[in-house]
Amino acid sequence: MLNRRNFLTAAVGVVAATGLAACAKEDDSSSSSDSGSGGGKKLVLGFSQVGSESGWRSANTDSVKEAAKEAGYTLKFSDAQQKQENQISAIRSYITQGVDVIAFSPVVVTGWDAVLKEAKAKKIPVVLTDRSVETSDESLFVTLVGSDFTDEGRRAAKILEKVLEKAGHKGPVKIAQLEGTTGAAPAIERAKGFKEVMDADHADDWKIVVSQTGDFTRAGGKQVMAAFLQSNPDIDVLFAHNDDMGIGAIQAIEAAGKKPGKDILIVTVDGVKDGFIAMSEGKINAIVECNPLLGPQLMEVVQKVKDGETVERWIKTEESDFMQDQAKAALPTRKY
Ligand code: GYE
Repeated sequence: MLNRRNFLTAAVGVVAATGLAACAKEDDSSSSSDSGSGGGKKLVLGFSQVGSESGWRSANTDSVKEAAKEAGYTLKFSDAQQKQENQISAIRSYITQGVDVIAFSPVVVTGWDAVLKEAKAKKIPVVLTDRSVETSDESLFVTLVGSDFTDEGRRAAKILEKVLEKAGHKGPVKIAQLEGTTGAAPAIERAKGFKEVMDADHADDWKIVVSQTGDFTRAGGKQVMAAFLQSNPDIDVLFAHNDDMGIGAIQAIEAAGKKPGKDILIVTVDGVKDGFIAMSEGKINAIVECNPLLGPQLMEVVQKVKDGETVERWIKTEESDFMQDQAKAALPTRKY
């Protein structure tokens, strides 16, 4: 079932999730469309986005906005700039405004119960999108529309096997890991899935020698990779939890006089256009796709929830994996 929510690492404890963020900055831009269903009252959807940290996120935001317009909903959209207190205050404001449905992509997994209980008390259904939460009360959200991040981690390890074979790499494999935002579902679960395969099949030859968060940003990836190269100049492989951190890391690798994709083999997650460009230039060796175009599916679910229909607990996204030799052919048809 929803195994994404069934584990927690100590790391998530560092996130101070209090629900008391009275001073949170809310960037609430209300957008509505005149097209759509016509006639009756438009469905009002309050959406709290994580931020604009990556190419994935921009594509996701565009998809949500377009799909809401297409569906003829009134969308109240806010960008939390990767801060939980901003998301909590946006959700509170949607509750006060009495929107029909709240959807949000939680920046971290813990610390949502208080605000979700407030929504429940006002009978406003909550749909999670992209990322999941950890909660003791399953009734606090209706469903999750998003990817299986643990599986993405497993797929990354599996595709790394192919990358190593193709590169003719023999012997021990020293791996550097650039983690996503600390406490975020995709960071926890991609690391978990990767380690699962590593422990099961490569306990003797693979080792994660350094692992740190780059917060899913290019700047973070560049800075942390530069530090990795200082402490561990003999890294063989980089596993980055998203393309943007991988692209930042490529800059650090080049600045250190090494060849990304050759001296250091690189596997990333997402599959955004810039990731595919780096892959077609030979700098990324493989990408595990994570589809951000969740808007249409989300709007469908929101309508069903509003209409009181039953929906599945987890509506998963379908995805593929890409090796470098597929990059050039796939690039023109990439939609994000
Ligand atoms: O992989 C990363 C973004 O939650 C799946 O968040 C999303 C992740 C995505 O910042 O690029």
